[in-house]
Amino acid sequence: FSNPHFIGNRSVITHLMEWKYDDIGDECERFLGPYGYGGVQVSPVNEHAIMDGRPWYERYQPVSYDIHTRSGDEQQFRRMVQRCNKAGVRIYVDIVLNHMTGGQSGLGTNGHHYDGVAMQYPGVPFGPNDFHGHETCPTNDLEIHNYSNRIEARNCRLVGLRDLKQQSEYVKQKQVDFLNHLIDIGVAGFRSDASTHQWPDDLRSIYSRLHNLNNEFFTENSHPFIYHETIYYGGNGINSNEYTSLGRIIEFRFYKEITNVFRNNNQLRWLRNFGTEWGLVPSGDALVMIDSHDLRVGHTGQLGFNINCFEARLLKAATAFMLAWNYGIPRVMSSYFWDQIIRDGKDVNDWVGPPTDQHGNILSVHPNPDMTCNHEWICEHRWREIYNMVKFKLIAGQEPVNNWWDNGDNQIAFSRGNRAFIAINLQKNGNDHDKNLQKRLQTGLPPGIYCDIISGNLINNRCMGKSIQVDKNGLSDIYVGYDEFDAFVAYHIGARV
Ligand code: AAO
Repeated sequence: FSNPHFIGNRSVITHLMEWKYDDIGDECERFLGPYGYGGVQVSPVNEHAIMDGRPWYERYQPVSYDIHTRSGDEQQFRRMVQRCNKAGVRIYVDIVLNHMTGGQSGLGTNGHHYDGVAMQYPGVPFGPNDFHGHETCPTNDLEIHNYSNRIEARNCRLVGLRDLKQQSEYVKQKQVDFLNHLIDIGVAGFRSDASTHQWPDDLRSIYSRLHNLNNEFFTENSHPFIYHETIYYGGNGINSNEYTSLGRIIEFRFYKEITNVFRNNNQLRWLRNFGTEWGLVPSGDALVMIDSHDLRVGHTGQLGFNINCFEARLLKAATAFMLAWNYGIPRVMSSYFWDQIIRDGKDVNDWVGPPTDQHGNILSVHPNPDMTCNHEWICEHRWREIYNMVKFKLIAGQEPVNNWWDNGDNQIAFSRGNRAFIAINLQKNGNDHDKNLQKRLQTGLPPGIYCDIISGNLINNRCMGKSIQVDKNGLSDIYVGYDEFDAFVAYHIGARV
């Protein structure tokens, strides 16, 4: 379950949060395919509760397993999967199997009624016997209080969400049917929401009944790619290694350590051996990110610490390191605009859903000639610094990190074999001379003139941004001013004049 089934050397996933399927299909053909992205994570696709104000998190409150949300219906979903696979881009669906809705009642996005108090979900159907209750959950109010306690975390309710009894054959079968339906349509895999709150053995049993991937798009006997949301930072919480035999885990320590370094709480020079030596799971078990749909609003981690699109320079630099370093499968968050208002360390608009018209329909994405999107959509995955680092990673392939250099503080540089080279400068102390990165360095690159793909593209054999000359020994003068628009430069053999 840990092979993402990327095509060729592609290696990066982007989460197009809340996008409509027709738009994602367009994006696969016009941008993601041509620019070398490997896959898209789509927001939960199944029917969910319609909540007041239409917060983004209503998609995490399932009402049935019908494919029908504001992103589109089953027909639109199928069309997207076809188009993206044909463009060389895989689709991964965010699946919410741990629970159904909170303790309210109402209508779902495909018209089914639900009642969270009575635990009635006729759209599946699920009834009260399909949920954990006092026989299995030890807390008085059936809520999780201690996240480190396995029984509580897995048999009680996560923030009030009705907790499915996945020990039940009936519940398992409904979920197996849903996943097989998605597999047959042609998806490549799943993000498993709230895995920590589900028993590994139940998940194992569900996965053992999954079909092989659709061989219209995948080779025979391919298993779905599954990556687990397990928030583990060490200590006596539920260890994410309980899930590594069930696919990959989202390595939250990656985000936390990198964010900490890029916020200058720890020196960049220490990144030299970043990975398992820092306590992270082996690269082959990890999926990594800088930002996510939760982190951006502080629903996990900490607002002010997490790096989101409102700190673009920092986000780009941290993302560049993620894409240049050879660890895990990186996922790039692509968000929509919301009015961030921070009060007492909390974003009071952390609930705001995707941009819509006055009827509540999600707005379409319309790319501008300069590659950005209509202002409602941030489209981080289309920022030059980010899409060109996706290309960097594609070109670096499996080449090792070589030619590490650091100034003993917050300036670093390294190459990926003799194919690509990056230098990052986050130096904050010292005089201007110390703060600028100005150094003759070994780039590992063959001699020639290279464009810095961060400050501009190579167009008609000319660099639109900065460039360097690499001599016959691989040396070059590298410059990153401390006050430049971007905190890093990057060169690779695909952008040589
Ligand atoms: C909504 C309302 C609730 C209401 C509920 C039911 O907001 O007020 O009670 O409906 O009516 C999303 C939203 C929720 C929303 C939910 C359903 O984020 O606000 O609830 O949809 O609409 C835990 C879980 C993790 C989960 C995360 C948000 O373990 O699985 O909380 N993430 C996923 C999704 C997320 C989604 C759901 C799950 C539910 O990505 O979008 O919720 O489908 C500790 C725990 C973690 C815990 C975090 C965050 O982490 O260990 O397990 O994650 O707290 O609460 C330190 C600690 C570390 C701690 C960390 C972060 O470093 O060491 O342990 O800080 O605080």
